[in-house]
Amino acid sequence: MSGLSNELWSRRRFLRRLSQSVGALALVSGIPAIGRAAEMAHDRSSLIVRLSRPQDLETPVEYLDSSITPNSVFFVRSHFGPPAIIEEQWKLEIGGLVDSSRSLTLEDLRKFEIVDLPATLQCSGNGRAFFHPSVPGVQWQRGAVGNALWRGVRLRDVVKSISIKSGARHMQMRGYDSAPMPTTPSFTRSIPIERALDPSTLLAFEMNGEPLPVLHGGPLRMVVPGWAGDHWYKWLRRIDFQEHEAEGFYMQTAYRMPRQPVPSKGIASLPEVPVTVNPVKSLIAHPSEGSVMPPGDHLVSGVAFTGVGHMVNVEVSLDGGCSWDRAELEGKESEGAWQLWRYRWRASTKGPYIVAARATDSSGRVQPQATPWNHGGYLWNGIDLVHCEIA
Ligand SMILES: Nc1nc2c(c(=O)[nH]1)N[C@H]1C(S)=C(S)[C@@H](COP(=O)(O)O)O[C@H]1N2
Ligand SMILES: [Mo]
Repeated sequence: MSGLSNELWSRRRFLRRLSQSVGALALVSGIPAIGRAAEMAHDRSSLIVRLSRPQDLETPVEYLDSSITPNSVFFVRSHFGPPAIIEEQWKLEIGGLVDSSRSLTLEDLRKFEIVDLPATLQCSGNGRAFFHPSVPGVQWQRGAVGNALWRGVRLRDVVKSISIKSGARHMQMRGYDSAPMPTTPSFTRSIPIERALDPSTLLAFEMNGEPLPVLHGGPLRMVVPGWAGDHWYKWLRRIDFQEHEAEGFYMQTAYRMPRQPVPSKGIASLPEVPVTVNPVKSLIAHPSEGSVMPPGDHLVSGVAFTGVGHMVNVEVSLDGGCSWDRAELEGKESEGAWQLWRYRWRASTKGPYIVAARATDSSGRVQPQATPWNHGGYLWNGIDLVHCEIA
C-alpha cells in the first residue's frame, strides 16, 4: 500500500509527536500495535455494564486499538451467566449420528495438533443501539467485539476419529450453563456440519496465553472465525451430530433474520435464516467522541474486520462523509482476525468535525451508511462516526 509516506511507519517518531495530542498512546515493545488497551493493566471495572445479572459487559471503544484485546477488557456476554465447573471433572461428550460416542478430557484433547489462531469475536447484537426504530435486547453500542489469540484443537481433527454417519447435517451444542427456571429455554444451538468441520473451527482452551477464563467459556469453547458470537459456544458439555438444526428458542426464534431487508413496520411472515457471517465493519477508537483537540497532527485510528476474506481498504472522512481519504492498514491480513488502521489528520482549521470510517473487504463489500433494520437488531455495520472539535 503506498498512500502515506514511509515517515508514517517510522513509528517511534510518529507516535512521540502524536502522543502529545492523543493522550495515553505509547509504543509497547513486543506488541505489534500501539494501544491504550495494550499498554495499561486493567481490571473488568473499565468495562461498560449493559446488564449486571448475568453480566453483559461492553469494551469501551477506546480500547479497540490493539491487535489483541486483553482478557481483562474483552467484552462478556451470556444468557444465564457462567456455571460452576470443577475442571477435574470436566468432560466433553460426543454423540448422535456417529459410529462410536466418545467422552474426552482436556488431556485427551491436548493430544491433537494444537493450533493458535487470532480471530475476532463479535456479538451479533453489537451496534443494536443504533437501529431506528429501536429494538429490544441488550443495547450494545460499539464494543461487543474483541480480537484474541485462541489456542485449541481443530474440531475437525477431533471428530475425524469418530466416523459421522451419512445423515448428519448439523452439530448441536449443549453447555454446562443452565437456565434459571425450568420454564426458561436453555441456550442450545447448532451449526451446519460444513462449518463445524471447517479447518478454522476450533475447540479452544486458551485465550491470549491464559487458560480460557470462566467468563469466556472455560474450560472449553467453540471458536468460529467470521461468524457471529452466538456460534462461539461456551462451557461446552456435549456435541451431537444430527439430521436437523437444534430445536428451541435460541435456534428457531432468536438469532434469525430475514434473508432480505424488511421495512421496519415488519412483514412478520418472511422466511428467516440464522445469523451467521459477520458483515464488513470498521470502528473508530481515537479520537474519542466529544474530544476537543488543539490544531496540529492527530491520529485517527481503529480496527476493521469482516466475516469472509480480508480487509482491503479503510477510508476516513473528516467532513461527515462528503469526502474520503485512504487510511493505512497495519500489519498482515489474517482471515477472521481484525486489522488495525490509522490515519494522520493534519488539523489546521478550528471548528467542529464529524470523523467517519468506512471499510471495504476483499469480496467488495463496503460498510453502508446504515444497516437495514431487522427486528432482532442483528449485524449492525453502519459507518462509524465520532464528533469532535479542533479548538
Ligand atoms: N454456553 C453458552 N455459550 C455462549 C453464550 C451463552 O449464553 N451460553 N452466549 C453466546 C453469545 S450470544 C456471545 S456474543 C458469545 C460471547 O462470548 P464472550 O463472553 O467470550 O465475549 O458467547 C456465546 N456463547
Ligand atoms: Mo451474542
